[in-house]
Amino acid sequence: TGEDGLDGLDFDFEQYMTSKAAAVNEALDRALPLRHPERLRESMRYSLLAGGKRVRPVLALAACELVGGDAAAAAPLAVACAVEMVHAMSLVHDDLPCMDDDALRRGRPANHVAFGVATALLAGDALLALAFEHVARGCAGGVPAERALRAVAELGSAVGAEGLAAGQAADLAGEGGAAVGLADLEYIHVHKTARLLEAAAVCGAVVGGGADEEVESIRRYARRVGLLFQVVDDVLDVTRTSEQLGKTAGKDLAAGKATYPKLMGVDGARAYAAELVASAEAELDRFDAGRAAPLRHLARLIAYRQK
Ligand code: GRG
Repeated sequence: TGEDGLDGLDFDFEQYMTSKAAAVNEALDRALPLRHPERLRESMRYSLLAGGKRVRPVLALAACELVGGDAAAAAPLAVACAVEMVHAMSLVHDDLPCMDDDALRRGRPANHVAFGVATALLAGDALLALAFEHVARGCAGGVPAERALRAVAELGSAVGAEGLAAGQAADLAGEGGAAVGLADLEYIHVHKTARLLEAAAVCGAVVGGGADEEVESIRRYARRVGLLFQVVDDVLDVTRTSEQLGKTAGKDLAAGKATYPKLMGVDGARAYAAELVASAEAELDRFDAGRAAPLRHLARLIAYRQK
């Protein structure tokens, strides 16, 4: 295969991603009109609508199509919007002074810098609640109640003390000086990053009508892709830093945080990434090759990205 690892995949992923993201952006805009209370809604819209690659919603829609569902139907689109609402909430809360205390997000002022801490906190809470309301409403009528409930439970477990909140708590404990080993690092990334990607894909497949074994293959695929994202991120952080000799080190490196290269060496981390992309792709083998192309592409794009 070539440099980007995408040889042999005759599929225009960029076009797929762009058109799906456009549909999601329109649906998100409709889901959150600017009306009373305007400042709160403006703050929610600020973090939900501007920027973001929309990886999680596209994953939900692609998983729906993978199992033969119609991604343009109300329920998959609602699930896609809901995972992006949860993601936006997590970024708003992550940047707060009591968490990572970041002033910038996606190249502009963080939500609490633009709107104040109190409004940012409420905007995050309201986005989280809206996500669940949105799944329930979007599924009503179009999806069997049992499937709608499974999607709600999946999303809830991805956000709470088995998901994002657990990952963030473990991450904060590490920053507090507790030793972070490979198992802790994996725990943090599985919960902070992989679980929501997993929920996106699982919810898309569940409302798309996927059989149980299909849904579980998709779950394993998404979890591996989530970990892959972080392993590659850590490797790029090291290679960027050594290429730039003397220039600003990657944020996590500078903060002395545990990373995969630190715990397993750069070559070890690269080998782990290769293992993750191969095992993620293997989960797609049971599906129709054409339908699996978007997810195969997404995994390779994450694995072979250079920045
Ligand atoms: C459960 C109430 C409650 C709060 C959540 C703050 C928090 C607890 C969790 C933090 C979660 C977090 C910030 C994880 C990092 C995930 C990650 C990989 C973000 C970057 O995702 P991209 O690259 O970002 O998809 P864009 O900007 O493209 O959307």
